[in-house]
Amino acid sequence: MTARLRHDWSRDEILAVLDLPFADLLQRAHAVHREHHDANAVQVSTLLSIKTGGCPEDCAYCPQAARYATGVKAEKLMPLEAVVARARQAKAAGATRFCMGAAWRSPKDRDIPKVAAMIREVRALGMETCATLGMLDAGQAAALKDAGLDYYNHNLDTAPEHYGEIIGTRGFEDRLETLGHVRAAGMKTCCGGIVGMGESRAQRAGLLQALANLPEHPQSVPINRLVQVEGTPLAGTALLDPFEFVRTIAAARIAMPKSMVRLSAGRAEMGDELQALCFFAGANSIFYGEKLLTTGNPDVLADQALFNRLGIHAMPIDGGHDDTHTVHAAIVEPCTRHETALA
Ligand code: SAM
Ligand code: DTB
Ligand code: SF4
Repeated sequence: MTARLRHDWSRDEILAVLDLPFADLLQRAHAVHREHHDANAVQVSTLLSIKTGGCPEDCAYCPQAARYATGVKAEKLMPLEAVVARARQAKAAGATRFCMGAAWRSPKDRDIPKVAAMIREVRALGMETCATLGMLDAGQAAALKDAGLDYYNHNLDTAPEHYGEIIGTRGFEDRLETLGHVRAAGMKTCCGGIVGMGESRAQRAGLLQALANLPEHPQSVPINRLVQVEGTPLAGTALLDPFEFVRTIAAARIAMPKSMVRLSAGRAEMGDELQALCFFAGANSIFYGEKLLTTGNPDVLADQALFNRLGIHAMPIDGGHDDTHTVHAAIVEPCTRHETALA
């Protein structure tokens, strides 16, 4: 039976899913996963911070907020050539999507042509493009779409009623508004959240409910496990039970059956076994490359080895915009690893 895509999830229904006995939850999530996806294929994105630090926002989790002493130095927007060189490296290592992140509350209009040039050049390499630049207005979203931007990442981050405890400089509604502009411009949305910020299970259900009840399920749903950075208000938060993280992935898979669910920040602190459980529960995308934006990510060789041990292959670009793009075998064939690792 093909599941209907639902946008009317109640909080209690999602909570009931999260509450299932672990084996029942995993079995159900895995069945949904197999119905809609190749259970052995994982989509691979590489992140680059094109504008690091000095952010005016107060997100309690974020090492790039200027107001927290985290040791992250504020930098200017990277030059075009440097960004393209990093995208080329990412492609050579096997990534199919390149995601450019900027520590902005929102881009200035004068920034848009500069980012648009990056998008054009990265796309010309035959990669999918994603950007995460903060809040956008309708015109900015249209300009990014014009440049060829495939995805815009803008996370809801946490349940609506928890949002104010984590971020004071903007509201949950602002996030919804930007997502509306992104959809109206015809781009795909990448939208998820962070768990392990001291929220309750009911609040994790609330985040998933808000994501699943968006007018369209985000095509990509990053589930981040909080990376605790010294100097941020959330450093020292009680660690989330790893099984609770797997439950969140499984419930995301059940609530948004066709979306790509990304096992996102926090992988460097996870063992291979926990990641394997997440893939079984329905995660089918990762950030690949030794850095996220400012914090660490597993070594590319470790990821290639993990994929090989689990029999996972890198997913080709879906309905690709460039037929000449072939996914490098980096993550598929162990014998090519030495040629493909990022320097
Ligand atoms: N400034 C833009 C914004 O906030 O929308 C884009 C970049 S921001 C760093 C992108 C996302 O990274 C945030 O929404 C959050 O979900 C995630 N993130 C930031 N710091 C994190 C951390 N310490 N652990 C996990 N995820 C984090
Ligand atoms: C997302 O959901 N996670 C990524 C990406 N979208 C931009 C960012 C994770 C950042 C982790 C902290 C850092 O490296 O600064
Ligand atoms: Fe700024 Fe984005 Fe970090 Fe918030 S999450 S402080 S908006 S870079």
